[in-house]
Amino acid sequence: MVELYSLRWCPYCAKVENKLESLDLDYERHTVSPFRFRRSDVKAVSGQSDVPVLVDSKNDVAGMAESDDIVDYLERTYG
Ligand SMILES: N[C@@H](CCC(=O)N[C@@H](CS)C(=O)NCC(=O)O)C(=O)O
Repeated sequence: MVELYSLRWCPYCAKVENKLESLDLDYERHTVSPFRFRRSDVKAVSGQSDVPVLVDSKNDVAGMAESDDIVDYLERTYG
C-alpha cells in the first residue's frame, strides 16, 4: 500500500491527498509532528524534513518529496 507522510493544514499535503482520493487509491497516512526537528521518521525515509513524502515500496519509491513530483508520479503510475 502507498504511504504518505503528511501534516494537517498543509496545503501541499492536501494537494497530494486530493490526488490519491481522485485516483481512488488506498493509502496509509502517517501524520507527522508539526515540529520539523521531531520528524525523524520523515528524515529517515526521505533525507529531509518537509512533507508531503510518498513511499511506494511496490515500485521502489523509498521517500519521494516535492508535492508536484508526487502528483506527477501518481498520475503516471496509477492514472
Ligand atoms: N516544495 C515543497 C514544499 C513543502 C512544504 O513547504 N511543506 C511544509 C508543510 S505545509 C513543511 O514541511 N515545512 C517545513 C516545516 O514544517 O518546518 C512541496 O511542494 O512539497
